[in-house]
Amino acid sequence: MRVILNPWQADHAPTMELDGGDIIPAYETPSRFTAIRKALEAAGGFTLEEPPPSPDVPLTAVHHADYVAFLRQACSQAQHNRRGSSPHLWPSVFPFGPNPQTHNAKALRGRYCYDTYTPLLPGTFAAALGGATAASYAAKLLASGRETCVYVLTRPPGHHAEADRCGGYCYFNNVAVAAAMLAPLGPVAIVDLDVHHGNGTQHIFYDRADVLTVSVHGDPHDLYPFFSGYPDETGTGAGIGTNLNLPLPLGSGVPKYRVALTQAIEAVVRFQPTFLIVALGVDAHEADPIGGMTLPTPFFEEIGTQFRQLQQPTLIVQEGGYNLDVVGDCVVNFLKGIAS
Ligand code: OKP
Ligand code: ZN
Repeated sequence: MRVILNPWQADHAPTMELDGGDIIPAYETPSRFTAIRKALEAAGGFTLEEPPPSPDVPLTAVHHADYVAFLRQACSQAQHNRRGSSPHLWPSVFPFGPNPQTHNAKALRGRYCYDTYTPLLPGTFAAALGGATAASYAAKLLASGRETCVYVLTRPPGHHAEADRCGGYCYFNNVAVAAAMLAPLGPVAIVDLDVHHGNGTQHIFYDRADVLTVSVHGDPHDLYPFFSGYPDETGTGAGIGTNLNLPLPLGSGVPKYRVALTQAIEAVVRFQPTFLIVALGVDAHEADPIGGMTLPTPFFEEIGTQFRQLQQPTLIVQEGGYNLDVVGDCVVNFLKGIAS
Protein backbone atom coordinates (compact mmCIF):
# COMPACT_ATOMS: atom_id res chain seq x y z
CA MET A 1 0.00 0.00 0.00
CA ARG A 2 1.16 3.49 -0.80
CA VAL A 3 1.64 5.76 2.21
CA ILE A 4 1.76 9.50 1.65
CA LEU A 5 3.74 11.32 4.34
CA ASN A 6 3.34 14.89 5.52
CA PRO A 7 6.90 16.15 4.86
CA TRP A 8 6.59 19.14 7.22
CA GLN A 9 4.86 17.62 10.24
CA ALA A 10 7.87 18.10 12.53
CA ASP A 11 7.66 21.89 12.05
CA HIS A 12 4.70 21.84 14.47
CA ALA A 13 6.12 20.65 17.77
CA PRO A 14 4.14 21.94 20.74
CA THR A 15 5.78 21.09 24.06
CA MET A 16 2.79 21.87 26.26
CA GLU A 17 -0.97 22.16 26.23
CA LEU A 18 -3.37 24.23 28.30
CA ASP A 19 -6.01 21.98 29.83
CA GLY A 20 -8.55 23.65 32.09
CA GLY A 21 -5.96 26.08 33.41
CA ASP A 22 -3.21 23.48 33.83
CA ILE A 23 -0.16 23.53 31.61
CA ILE A 24 0.63 19.89 30.84
CA PRO A 25 2.97 18.11 28.41
CA ALA A 26 1.62 18.13 24.86
CA TYR A 27 -0.02 14.89 23.70
CA GLU A 28 0.04 15.77 20.02
CA THR A 29 3.75 15.62 19.14
CA PRO A 30 6.06 14.63 16.25
CA SER A 31 6.89 11.40 18.08
CA ARG A 32 3.41 10.13 17.17
CA PHE A 33 4.36 10.35 13.50
CA THR A 34 7.70 8.64 14.09
CA ALA A 35 6.07 5.81 16.04
CA ILE A 36 3.60 5.09 13.24
CA ARG A 37 6.25 5.34 10.51
CA LYS A 38 8.49 2.90 12.38
CA ALA A 39 5.67 0.39 12.73
CA LEU A 40 4.87 0.61 9.01
CA GLU A 41 8.52 0.07 8.12
CA ALA A 42 8.81 -2.86 10.51
CA ALA A 43 5.62 -4.48 9.18
CA GLY A 44 6.69 -4.22 5.52
CA GLY A 45 4.42 -4.03 2.49
CA PHE A 46 4.12 -0.25 2.61
CA THR A 47 5.72 2.24 0.21
CA LEU A 48 6.41 5.51 2.01
CA GLU A 49 6.65 8.66 -0.11
CA GLU A 50 6.33 12.40 0.20
CA PRO A 51 3.88 14.27 -2.01
CA PRO A 52 5.33 16.42 -4.78
CA PRO A 53 5.24 20.14 -3.95
CA SER A 54 1.88 21.54 -5.01
CA PRO A 55 0.97 25.20 -5.43
CA ASP A 56 -2.75 24.44 -5.69
CA VAL A 57 -3.88 22.58 -2.56
CA PRO A 58 -7.59 23.50 -2.48
CA LEU A 59 -7.67 24.72 1.12
CA THR A 60 -10.32 27.30 0.35
CA ALA A 61 -12.69 24.65 -0.98
CA VAL A 62 -13.35 23.89 2.70
CA HIS A 63 -11.77 26.74 4.70
CA HIS A 64 -12.49 30.47 4.57
CA ALA A 65 -9.77 32.46 2.82
CA ASP A 66 -9.54 34.86 5.78
CA TYR A 67 -8.91 31.93 8.15
CA VAL A 68 -6.13 30.56 5.93
CA ALA A 69 -4.59 34.04 5.65
CA PHE A 70 -4.79 34.53 9.43
CA LEU A 71 -3.00 31.25 10.15
CA ARG A 72 -0.25 32.05 7.65
CA GLN A 73 0.23 35.55 9.01
CA ALA A 74 0.04 34.63 12.72
CA CYS A 75 2.58 31.82 12.33
CA SER A 76 5.02 34.03 10.48
CA GLN A 77 4.59 36.69 13.18
CA ALA A 78 5.17 34.06 15.86
CA GLN A 79 8.55 33.42 14.27
CA HIS A 80 9.62 37.02 14.70
CA ASN A 81 8.00 37.83 18.03
CA ARG A 82 8.82 34.90 20.18
CA ARG A 83 12.55 34.33 19.99
CA GLY A 84 13.68 33.05 23.36
CA SER A 85 10.26 32.84 25.01
CA SER A 86 7.55 30.20 24.69
CA PRO A 87 6.58 30.03 21.04
CA HIS A 88 3.00 28.95 21.76
CA LEU A 89 0.42 31.58 20.81
CA TRP A 90 -2.77 30.78 22.69
CA PRO A 91 -6.15 32.48 22.38
CA SER A 92 -7.42 34.29 25.45
CA VAL A 93 -10.71 35.93 24.41
CA PHE A 94 -13.41 34.31 22.30
CA PRO A 95 -16.05 36.25 20.31
CA PHE A 96 -19.07 37.31 22.38
CA GLY A 97 -21.50 40.19 22.76
CA PRO A 98 -22.98 42.52 20.18
CA ASN A 99 -19.72 43.18 18.30
CA PRO A 100 -18.10 39.81 17.76
CA GLN A 101 -15.47 41.17 15.39
CA THR A 102 -11.97 42.49 15.78
CA HIS A 103 -8.85 43.47 13.89
CA ASN A 104 -6.56 43.07 16.89
CA ALA A 105 -3.92 40.43 16.15
CA LYS A 106 -4.09 38.91 19.65
CA ALA A 107 -7.88 38.91 19.72
CA LEU A 108 -7.99 37.24 16.30
CA ARG A 109 -6.46 34.15 17.91
CA GLY A 110 -9.82 33.67 19.63
CA ARG A 111 -11.81 34.60 16.53
CA TYR A 112 -10.22 31.75 14.54
CA CYS A 113 -10.03 29.13 17.30
CA TYR A 114 -12.56 27.62 19.70
CA ASP A 115 -10.46 26.06 22.47
CA THR A 116 -7.14 26.20 24.34
CA TYR A 117 -5.74 22.98 22.87
CA THR A 118 -4.67 24.42 19.56
CA PRO A 119 -1.80 26.92 19.86
CA LEU A 120 -0.05 28.57 16.95
CA LEU A 121 3.69 28.02 16.67
CA PRO A 122 6.06 29.35 14.02
CA GLY A 123 5.88 26.08 12.05
CA THR A 124 2.19 25.33 12.51
CA PHE A 125 1.08 26.71 9.15
CA ALA A 126 3.71 24.76 7.22
CA ALA A 127 2.97 21.53 9.08
CA ALA A 128 -0.79 21.86 8.62
CA LEU A 129 -0.34 22.72 4.93
CA GLY A 130 1.88 19.64 4.57
CA GLY A 131 -0.99 17.46 5.79
CA ALA A 132 -3.45 19.00 3.37
CA THR A 133 -0.87 18.62 0.59
CA ALA A 134 -0.42 14.93 1.39
CA ALA A 135 -4.19 14.35 1.55
CA SER A 136 -4.81 16.15 -1.73
CA TYR A 137 -2.06 14.18 -3.47
CA ALA A 138 -3.59 10.96 -2.18
CA ALA A 139 -7.02 12.13 -3.39
CA LYS A 140 -5.54 12.66 -6.86
CA LEU A 141 -4.13 9.11 -6.87
CA LEU A 142 -7.59 7.81 -6.04
CA ALA A 143 -9.38 10.10 -8.51
CA SER A 144 -7.12 9.00 -11.37
CA GLY A 145 -7.85 5.36 -10.66
CA ARG A 146 -4.12 4.66 -10.27
CA GLU A 147 -4.68 3.52 -6.66
CA THR A 148 -7.67 2.05 -4.85
CA CYS A 149 -6.44 2.32 -1.26
CA VAL A 150 -4.01 4.96 0.01
CA TYR A 151 -3.02 5.89 3.57
CA VAL A 152 -1.98 9.42 4.54
CA LEU A 153 0.38 9.53 7.52
CA THR A 154 0.13 13.01 8.93
CA ARG A 155 -0.09 15.18 11.99
CA PRO A 156 -1.33 17.50 13.40
CA PRO A 157 -4.75 15.90 12.90
CA GLY A 158 -7.55 17.63 10.99
CA HIS A 159 -11.04 16.43 11.85
CA HIS A 160 -11.81 19.07 14.51
CA ALA A 161 -10.91 21.97 12.19
CA GLU A 162 -14.03 23.81 11.08
CA ALA A 163 -14.33 26.07 8.01
CA ASP A 164 -12.91 29.07 9.89
CA ARG A 165 -11.73 27.79 13.28
CA CYS A 166 -8.95 25.58 14.51
CA GLY A 167 -9.54 23.40 17.58
CA GLY A 168 -8.72 20.04 19.11
CA TYR A 169 -5.08 20.02 17.90
CA CYS A 170 -6.42 20.52 14.31
CA TYR A 171 -5.78 23.40 11.85
CA PHE A 172 -6.63 22.25 8.33
CA ASN A 173 -9.23 19.55 7.82
CA ASN A 174 -7.31 17.05 5.71
CA VAL A 175 -10.19 14.62 5.10
CA ALA A 176 -12.43 17.52 4.11
CA VAL A 177 -9.88 18.80 1.60
CA ALA A 178 -9.69 15.32 0.05
CA ALA A 179 -13.48 14.93 0.07
CA ALA A 180 -13.97 18.29 -1.64
CA MET A 181 -11.59 17.19 -4.41
CA LEU A 182 -13.33 13.84 -4.91
CA ALA A 183 -16.95 15.00 -4.61
CA PRO A 184 -17.17 16.38 -8.19
CA LEU A 185 -16.46 12.82 -9.40
CA GLY A 186 -19.16 11.17 -7.30
CA PRO A 187 -20.63 11.00 -3.78
CA VAL A 188 -18.12 10.71 -0.94
CA ALA A 189 -18.67 8.95 2.39
CA ILE A 190 -16.44 9.90 5.32
CA VAL A 191 -16.32 7.58 8.32
CA ASP A 192 -14.52 9.00 11.35
CA LEU A 193 -13.24 6.40 13.82
CA ASP A 194 -11.31 8.74 16.09
CA VAL A 195 -12.61 8.48 19.66
CA HIS A 196 -13.43 12.19 19.55
CA HIS A 197 -16.35 13.40 17.44
CA GLY A 198 -15.26 14.75 14.05
CA ASN A 199 -17.04 18.05 14.57
CA GLY A 200 -15.01 19.98 12.00
CA THR A 201 -15.80 17.58 9.18
CA GLN A 202 -19.47 17.55 10.22
CA HIS A 203 -19.52 21.35 10.24
CA ILE A 204 -17.93 21.68 6.81
CA PHE A 205 -20.33 19.30 5.05
CA TYR A 206 -23.43 19.81 7.22
CA ASP A 207 -25.54 21.27 4.40
CA ARG A 208 -24.24 19.09 1.56
CA ALA A 209 -26.06 16.12 0.10
CA ASP A 210 -23.06 14.80 -1.83
CA VAL A 211 -20.83 14.10 1.20
CA LEU A 212 -21.99 11.70 3.92
CA THR A 213 -20.31 12.24 7.29
CA VAL A 214 -20.44 9.44 9.87
CA SER A 215 -18.63 9.55 13.20
CA VAL A 216 -18.26 6.81 15.85
CA HIS A 217 -16.99 8.36 19.07
CA GLY A 218 -17.12 8.58 22.83
CA ASP A 219 -20.29 10.20 24.18
CA PRO A 220 -19.70 13.96 24.04
CA HIS A 221 -21.57 14.37 27.33
CA ASP A 222 -18.33 13.06 28.84
CA LEU A 223 -15.65 13.62 26.21
CA TYR A 224 -14.16 16.35 24.05
CA PRO A 225 -15.53 18.18 22.01
CA PHE A 226 -18.59 18.22 24.34
CA PHE A 227 -20.61 20.69 22.26
CA SER A 228 -21.28 18.42 19.30
CA GLY A 229 -21.45 14.78 18.33
CA TYR A 230 -25.02 14.03 19.45
CA PRO A 231 -27.41 11.77 17.50
CA ASP A 232 -29.88 14.56 16.75
CA GLU A 233 -27.30 16.34 14.54
CA THR A 234 -28.42 14.97 11.19
CA GLY A 235 -27.63 17.75 8.71
CA THR A 236 -29.39 20.85 7.42
CA GLY A 237 -30.93 22.04 4.15
CA ALA A 238 -29.91 19.81 1.25
CA GLY A 239 -27.74 17.90 3.72
CA ILE A 240 -30.58 16.67 5.94
CA GLY A 241 -30.01 12.97 6.58
CA THR A 242 -26.35 13.00 5.48
CA ASN A 243 -24.73 13.32 8.92
CA LEU A 244 -24.76 10.39 11.32
CA ASN A 245 -23.36 10.52 14.85
CA LEU A 246 -22.91 7.25 16.71
CA PRO A 247 -21.76 8.10 20.26
CA LEU A 248 -20.79 5.26 22.58
CA PRO A 249 -20.61 5.40 26.39
CA LEU A 250 -17.13 5.93 27.79
CA GLY A 251 -15.63 2.59 28.70
CA SER A 252 -17.21 0.88 25.69
CA GLY A 253 -15.29 -2.05 24.27
CA VAL A 254 -15.54 -4.46 21.37
CA PRO A 255 -19.23 -5.51 21.68
CA LYS A 256 -20.67 -1.98 21.63
CA TYR A 257 -18.12 -0.84 19.07
CA ARG A 258 -19.13 -3.66 16.70
CA VAL A 259 -22.75 -2.53 16.81
CA ALA A 260 -21.87 1.08 16.00
CA LEU A 261 -19.45 0.02 13.27
CA THR A 262 -22.16 -2.07 11.63
CA GLN A 263 -24.51 0.93 11.73
CA ALA A 264 -21.81 3.14 10.22
CA ILE A 265 -21.15 0.68 7.41
CA GLU A 266 -24.86 0.19 6.70
CA ALA A 267 -25.20 3.97 6.34
CA VAL A 268 -22.33 3.98 3.84
CA VAL A 269 -23.93 1.15 1.85
CA ARG A 270 -27.27 3.01 1.71
CA PHE A 271 -25.49 6.17 0.52
CA GLN A 272 -23.77 4.33 -2.37
CA PRO A 273 -20.67 6.51 -2.50
CA THR A 274 -18.09 6.53 -5.27
CA PHE A 275 -15.30 7.14 -2.73
CA LEU A 276 -14.79 6.24 0.92
CA ILE A 277 -12.61 8.25 3.29
CA VAL A 278 -11.70 6.89 6.73
CA ALA A 279 -10.59 9.40 9.36
CA LEU A 280 -8.42 6.93 11.25
CA GLY A 281 -7.92 7.94 14.84
CA VAL A 282 -6.73 5.05 16.97
CA ASP A 283 -7.41 6.73 20.32
CA ALA A 284 -10.34 4.41 21.06
CA HIS A 285 -7.60 1.97 22.14
CA GLU A 286 -7.76 0.74 25.74
CA ALA A 287 -4.38 2.27 26.60
CA ASP A 288 -4.94 5.69 25.10
CA PRO A 289 -4.27 8.38 27.71
CA ILE A 290 -7.15 10.69 26.66
CA GLY A 291 -9.71 8.40 24.95
CA GLY A 292 -11.60 6.44 27.60
CA MET A 293 -12.69 3.52 25.43
CA THR A 294 -11.36 -0.04 25.71
CA LEU A 295 -10.51 -1.47 22.28
CA PRO A 296 -7.58 -3.92 22.17
CA THR A 297 -4.88 -3.67 19.48
CA PRO A 298 -5.98 -6.71 17.37
CA PHE A 299 -9.52 -5.33 17.02
CA PHE A 300 -8.25 -2.63 14.66
CA GLU A 301 -7.64 -5.36 12.09
CA GLU A 302 -11.27 -6.46 12.40
CA ILE A 303 -12.37 -2.85 11.84
CA GLY A 304 -10.23 -2.70 8.70
CA THR A 305 -11.75 -5.97 7.47
CA GLN A 306 -15.24 -4.51 7.80
CA PHE A 307 -14.28 -1.63 5.52
CA ARG A 308 -12.60 -3.91 3.00
CA GLN A 309 -15.96 -5.56 2.42
CA LEU A 310 -17.32 -2.26 1.08
CA GLN A 311 -15.08 -2.70 -1.99
CA GLN A 312 -14.75 1.06 -2.48
CA PRO A 313 -11.80 3.21 -3.56
CA THR A 314 -10.63 4.27 -0.12
CA LEU A 315 -8.50 7.03 1.34
CA ILE A 316 -7.36 6.61 4.95
CA VAL A 317 -6.14 9.71 6.77
CA GLN A 318 -4.44 9.66 10.17
CA GLU A 319 -6.18 11.53 12.98
CA GLY A 320 -5.57 10.95 16.74
CA GLY A 321 -3.95 8.25 18.88
CA TYR A 322 -1.69 9.25 21.76
CA ASN A 323 -0.14 6.16 23.33
CA LEU A 324 3.19 5.96 21.56
CA ASP A 325 3.58 2.28 22.46
CA VAL A 326 0.45 1.19 20.60
CA VAL A 327 -0.44 3.72 17.87
CA GLY A 328 1.83 2.11 15.29
CA ASP A 329 0.48 -1.40 15.80
CA CYS A 330 -3.13 -0.16 15.72
CA VAL A 331 -2.57 1.60 12.39
CA VAL A 332 -0.71 -1.37 10.89
CA ASN A 333 -3.50 -3.71 12.01
CA PHE A 334 -6.19 -1.52 10.49
CA LEU A 335 -4.32 -1.25 7.19
CA LYS A 336 -3.71 -5.02 7.11
CA GLY A 337 -7.41 -5.57 7.66
CA ILE A 338 -8.53 -3.20 4.92
CA ALA A 339 -5.94 -4.30 2.38
CA SER A 340 -5.73 -8.07 2.77
C1 OKP B 1 -7.85 15.47 19.02
B1 OKP B 1 -8.17 14.23 18.18
C2 OKP B 1 -6.34 16.18 27.35
C3 OKP B 1 -7.56 16.92 26.86
C4 OKP B 1 -7.71 16.71 25.39
C5 OKP B 1 -8.37 17.82 23.34
C6 OKP B 1 -8.60 16.56 22.58
C7 OKP B 1 -8.30 16.71 21.13
C8 OKP B 1 -8.35 15.39 20.42
N1 OKP B 1 -5.90 16.62 28.59
N2 OKP B 1 -8.54 17.64 24.75
O1 OKP B 1 -7.52 13.04 18.60
O2 OKP B 1 -9.53 13.99 17.97
ZN1 ZN C 1 -9.15 11.94 18.98
